[in-house]
Amino acid sequence: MLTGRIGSDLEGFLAAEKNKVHNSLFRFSEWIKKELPARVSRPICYSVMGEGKRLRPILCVMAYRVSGGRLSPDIYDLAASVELIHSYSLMHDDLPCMDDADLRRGRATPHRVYGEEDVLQAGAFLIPAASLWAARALKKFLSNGPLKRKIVRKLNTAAGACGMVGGQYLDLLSEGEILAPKQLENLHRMKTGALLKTSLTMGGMAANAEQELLDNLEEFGHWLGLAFQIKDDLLDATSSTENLGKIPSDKIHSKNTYVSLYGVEGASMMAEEMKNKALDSLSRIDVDDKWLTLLTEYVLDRKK
Ligand code: GRG
Repeated sequence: MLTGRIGSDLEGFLAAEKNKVHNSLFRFSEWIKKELPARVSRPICYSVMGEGKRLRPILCVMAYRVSGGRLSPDIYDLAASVELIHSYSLMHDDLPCMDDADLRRGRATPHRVYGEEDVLQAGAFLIPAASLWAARALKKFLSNGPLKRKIVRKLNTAAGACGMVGGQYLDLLSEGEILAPKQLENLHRMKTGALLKTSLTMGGMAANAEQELLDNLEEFGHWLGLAFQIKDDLLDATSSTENLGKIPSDKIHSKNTYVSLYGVEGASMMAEEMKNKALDSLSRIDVDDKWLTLLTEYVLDRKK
C-alpha cells in the first residue's frame, strides 16, 4: 500500500468505489437468483460477492469519469459486468481440471463448497449473464444503439479467444514448457491484460469519449495490465497463503511467469518499467485526475 496521506486518501477512495461496485454486484445477485435455479445461482452469488479488489470495475468507472461521464448506479452496473467475467474466470480457473485450488479470497473456493459439477455449470451460466447485465445497464443511460453494441462486443472480445480465454488456453498448453519472452508477454497480454485494458476502454466509450482519448486509455491499460500481471507473478513467488488468501501455486504447476523467466529482481524491474510506461501514457491523457496516477502506483505497491 502507499504510505502517508496520499496512501490513506487512495485507500478511502478505493473503499468508497468498492462499496458502489459491491452494491451493483448485490443487485446482480438478486436478479440472478430470480432467473436461475438455486443450484447454479448459489455458487454464482458466492463467487461474485467474495472479497475481491474490484480493480477492473473501478478502472471502468474512473475512465468514464475522466472522459466526462456523469456518475450514476448504471455506470457501476456496466462496470460490474467486467467483474462478472472476472468472477467466472476465477471459478473455472480454480477447478480441479485447471489449478485445483482450495482457497481463494481468503475462503474455500466455490467448488469446495458447492461441488465441481455445479460450479462448472454456474460458470457457464455466468458468461452470457455478464453480457446481459452490461446491455441492461447501457439501456438505462445510452441511447446510441451502435455504440451500445460496440461496448458489449468489446467486453466479449476481451473475454474471448483473442483475450482472456485464449490467454488461459496458451497458459495451460505451455505448463512445463519454457516460453520465449515475447510468447510470455503475449500470454499475459491476453489472459489478464485484455480484460483490464477493456475495463478502461468501455468506461471511455460509455462516456462517448473521442477516439484520441480512447486510444490513450487503451495504451495506458495495456501497460497497466502487464504491470498488474507481473506483480501477480511476484506475489505468487514471494508472498504467503495467509497474506494472499490463496495458496501460491505457479511453481507447483510449472507455470511460465515473469519470475520463472527473469527471477524476482528481473521481474520487479520489468514491473517498474511497465508502470512507468503506464504513467507515461497517462500523462498524454489531458485530464486532471490524481486517482488514476495513484492507482497505477498501487498496482505495484499492493501486498495482495
Ligand atoms: C477453458 C481455456 C479455458 C479458459 C476458461 C479460467 C479462464 C477461462 C480464464 C482464467 C483467466 C485467469 C485466471 C486470469 C488471471 C487473472 C488474475 C491476475 C487474477 C487475479 O486478479 P485479482 O488480483 O483478483 O484482481 P481479485 O480476487 O482481487 O479479484
